[in-house]
Amino acid sequence: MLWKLLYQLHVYYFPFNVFRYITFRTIYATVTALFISLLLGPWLIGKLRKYRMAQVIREDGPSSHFKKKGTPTMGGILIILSVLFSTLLWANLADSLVWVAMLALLGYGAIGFWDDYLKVRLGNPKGIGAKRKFFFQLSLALLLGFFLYEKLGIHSTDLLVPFFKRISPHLGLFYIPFALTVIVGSSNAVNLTDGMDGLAIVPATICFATYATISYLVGHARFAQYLKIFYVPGAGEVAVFCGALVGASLGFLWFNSYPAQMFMGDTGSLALGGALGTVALITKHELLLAIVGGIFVVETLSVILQVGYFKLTGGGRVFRMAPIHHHFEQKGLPEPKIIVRFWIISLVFALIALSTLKLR
Ligand code: 57M
Repeated sequence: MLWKLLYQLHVYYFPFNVFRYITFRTIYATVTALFISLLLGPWLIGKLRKYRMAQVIREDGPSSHFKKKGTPTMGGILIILSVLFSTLLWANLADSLVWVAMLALLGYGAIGFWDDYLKVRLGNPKGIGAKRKFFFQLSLALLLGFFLYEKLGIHSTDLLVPFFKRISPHLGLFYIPFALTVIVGSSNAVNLTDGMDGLAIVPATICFATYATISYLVGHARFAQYLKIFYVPGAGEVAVFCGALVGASLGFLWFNSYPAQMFMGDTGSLALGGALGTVALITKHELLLAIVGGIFVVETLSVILQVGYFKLTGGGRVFRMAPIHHHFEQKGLPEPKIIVRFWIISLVFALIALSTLKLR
């Protein structure tokens, strides 16, 4: 919105012409979201404490977490507010894909907020309940999937396969269940990962920085042609949204780094995961998300393996505790060391993913 007002001034003062460029607006969406989250952080922590939005710690969890009892949670509110304000300020709001991305962030954030509120405020450990939570996640994903089926143009249901430029299967109506899997899977994968201070927020930041780059390339006809990836008109503006997410996530990290002053809650983890899955669909780089978000995939697979093996063997365990970050914790590694090593691995995954844009 702001860009439209300022860009029009370029007829009087040419340097305002810079506001038309997505790269410029993505950078300032990042900076704006970062400053808003840094500014609002202490205020929100105070409010979460005042309304006793304090984390309940499970008894069966790692003993090192018991000292975290009472940490304010639902800090995802900070991320969502910063992203929405910054995106509304810097993105071209005539672009419907930006609204789809914001709907995913807000919709999944609302599901997470509802769950957190019941768990934390009303002391109901089940929250809204796994089945009901899954139903609402699926319903929102269905709405997003149908919209993208309509909006993504001629390639909307074609699937880009990393490394293989000649393979792009046409999913047709199977695109809808595929889209559901990407969005709901991503939302729950980030949720599972968010079990240590800063463990989920930095890989999410790295993912959104990666998808900001991909959005820009996919939304640029010449770059898309050169890289032999699908051109999606309007996807470039989603880079501004991704930039806002990077800034807001870094601002949240300021308060969530070890020892955390607040947790994001399901409010944040479901919102980030839902937005990430939706951005992967908008940019037509869904399968690449498995590489970009490799940490989230590893965390989820560790749970599937643990639960599956437990059921298969009647009590056996693959890991000391799942998700895998707890396994290293049970082995005696200090939390900060596990967290930073997961950040490094997450960065390597993102670099490998970006390299596939050329390896086709
Ligand atoms: C999401 N939530 C954290 C915080 C955060 C099937 C099973 C694998 C499910 C899984 C589970 O319950 N996942 C829920 C993970 C929780 O964090 C809160 O939840 C929000 C994210 N959704 O924002 O509000 C705890 O994580 C710690 N934490 C931090 N710093 C942070 O910045 O230290 C979170 C954020 C917080 C805090 O202690 O309370 C969580 O871990 O629950 N279950 C598990 O992950 C449990 N694993 C388990 O049961 N493994 C079993 C089977 C089922 C696989 C096994 O290995 O046999 C572990 N988590 C807990 N206790 N709390 C271990 C047991």
